[in-house]
Amino acid sequence: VSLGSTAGSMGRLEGKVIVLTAAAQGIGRASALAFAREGAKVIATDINESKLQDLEEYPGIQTRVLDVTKKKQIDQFANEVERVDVLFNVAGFVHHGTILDCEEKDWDFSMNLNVHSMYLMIKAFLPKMLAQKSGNITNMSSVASSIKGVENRCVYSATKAAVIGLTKSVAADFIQQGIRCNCVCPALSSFQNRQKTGRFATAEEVALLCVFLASDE
Ligand SMILES: NC(=O)c1ccc[n+]([C@@H]2O[C@H](COP(=O)([O-])OP(=O)(O)OC[C@H]3O[C@@H](n4cnc5c(N)ncnc54)[C@H](O)[C@@H]3O)[C@@H](O)[C@H]2O)c1
Ligand SMILES: *[C@@H]1O[C@H](CO)[C@@H](O)[C@H](O)[C@H]1NC(C)=O
Ligand SMILES: *[C@@H]1O[C@H](CO)[C@@H](O)[C@H](O)[C@H]1NC(C)=O
Ligand SMILES: CC(=O)N[C@H]1CO[C@H](CO)[C@@H](O)[C@@H]1O
Repeated sequence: VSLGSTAGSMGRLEGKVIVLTAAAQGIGRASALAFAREGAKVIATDINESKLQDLEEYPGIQTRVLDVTKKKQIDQFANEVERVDVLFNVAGFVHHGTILDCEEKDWDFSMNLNVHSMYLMIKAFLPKMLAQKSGNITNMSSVASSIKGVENRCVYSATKAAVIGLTKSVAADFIQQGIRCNCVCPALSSFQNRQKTGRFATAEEVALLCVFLASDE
C-alpha cells in the first residue's frame, strides 16, 4: 500500500476497499476520485462501460461493469471480491412528474433501480462485512424523500424515503456487529433559491461528505 497523495501523510481511507455503484458520472464519479485520493482501493462499477473506462487511469481505481438491477451479476461480483470495507450505493434515477404522470412501468422502474438494487447489493455484501466484523455502508438518498415534499418527484421521493427507512433499519440491526450504515440526502439540482448559500452543493462537496462517512473518523 502506497502513502497518500502527500508524501509522509497517510490518506484517511488508507487500506480500505470501497465498492461503489454508478461511478461513471456525477456524485459516483466524484466520490471514486475522492476515495482514491485518500488512499482507498476503489472498485468503481457502473452499467456504462465506455464512460467508466477513463477512471482506469487513476491510481487506486479499478473498474467493473455492473447492472445493479441484476441479481446474478451482483452475486457473481460479490464472489469475486475478497474483502470490502465500504459499500456505497449511488445508483438512482430521477423520474419527473406527479402521480398522474407516473405510469406503472415508471413506478416499477424507479423502485427497481433506486430501492431493489440497494436491497440486492446489501444482501450480497453484508455477509462479508459481518465475517470481517467491520464495514460501513452508505446509501444515496435525497432531500426529495420523506424530508421534503418536492414538486414533480412523486415516485422518486417514494424511492428515496424507502432508502432512508431501510438504512435506519439496517443501522439498528447491525451496529452491534461493527457495521455502520448511513445515507446521504443531497439537494444538488433544485432548491437553489432556498439555500442559504445561494447556490447548491457540487458533486465534489457531496463526495467529501462521503469520504468522511467511509473513514474511521
Ligand atoms: N444530482 C442531484 O441533484 C442529486 C440530488 C440528490 C440525490 N441524488 C442521487 O445521487 C445519486 C447520483 O446522482 P447523479 O445525478 O450524480 O448521477 P447521474 O444521474 O449523473 O448518473 C447516474 C449513473 O448511474 C448509472 N446507472 C444507471 N442505471 C444503472 C444500473 N442499472 N446499474 C448501474 N449503474 C447504473 C449511469 O450509467 C450513470 O453513470 C442518485 O441516486 C441520485 O438520486 C442526486
Ligand atoms: C454511456 O455514456 C455515454 C456518454 O455519456 C452515452 O453517450 C451513452 O449513451 C451511455 N450508454 C449507456 C448504455 O447508458
Ligand atoms: C440501503 O437501502 C436499501 C434499500 O434502499 C436497503 O436494502 C439496505 O439495507 C440499506 N443499507 C443500509 C446499510 O442501510
Ligand atoms: C472500514 C470502516 O470504515 N470501518 C468502520 C465502520 O464503522 C465502525 C463503527 O463506527 C468503525 O469502528 C469502523 O472502523
